[in-house]
Amino acid sequence: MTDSLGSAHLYAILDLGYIALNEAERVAAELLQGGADLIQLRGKKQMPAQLSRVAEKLHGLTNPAGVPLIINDHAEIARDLPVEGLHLGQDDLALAEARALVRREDCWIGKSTHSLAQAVAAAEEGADYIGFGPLFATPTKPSYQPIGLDDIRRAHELVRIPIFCIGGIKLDNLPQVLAAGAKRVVIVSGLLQSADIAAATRAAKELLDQN
Ligand code: TZP
Repeated sequence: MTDSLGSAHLYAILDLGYIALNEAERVAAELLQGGADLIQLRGKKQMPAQLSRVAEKLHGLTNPAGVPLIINDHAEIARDLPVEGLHLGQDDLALAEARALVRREDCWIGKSTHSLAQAVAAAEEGADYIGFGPLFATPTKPSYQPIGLDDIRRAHELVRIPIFCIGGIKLDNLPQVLAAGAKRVVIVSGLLQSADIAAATRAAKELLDQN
């Protein structure tokens, strides 16, 4: 599990804005079945206790499958449960503060970045990986200005930690994103809103693995 960040190409986010709480385990199972390399639990509207209960259940599925589970925003959940990672936004705790709170060396911390400058800063701050985007406009993060594809290659020259491109990525624009230099991607609605989540995940994974 600990080496798996470097070899991860498809990062799926199970966003409770799209998936009902009582569907979370079924959807996680489909993402696993399709071959997602990492799964994040994101719940912007849920209370920490509720999210923690879902995270615990999901970890019961991801852990035996050897797939890391990452919790969005909530450092306390990453401290209290044996999840493999914590993901922070630009407005969340600083990385050092989050590490001091989580106090688990085996817990990765990733950070969302929205520009080359933020990508470089996150790497210097000690992030284990970054999200880079939104590349395209997306209803999952509606108030963010898309950054397009032009900086992807430069980001990979400047930053040595894994870079997961994110934002508006779907199966049909994934080839374009890869051609622009992306090696790893995060997909949220492009998977969760598919009629067959496992099949969409598998198709994205194949495109990434061929790259
Ligand atoms: N951070 C930058 S864009 C984004 C996040 C969480 C949302 C990506 O969602 P989608 O549905 O894949 O566009």
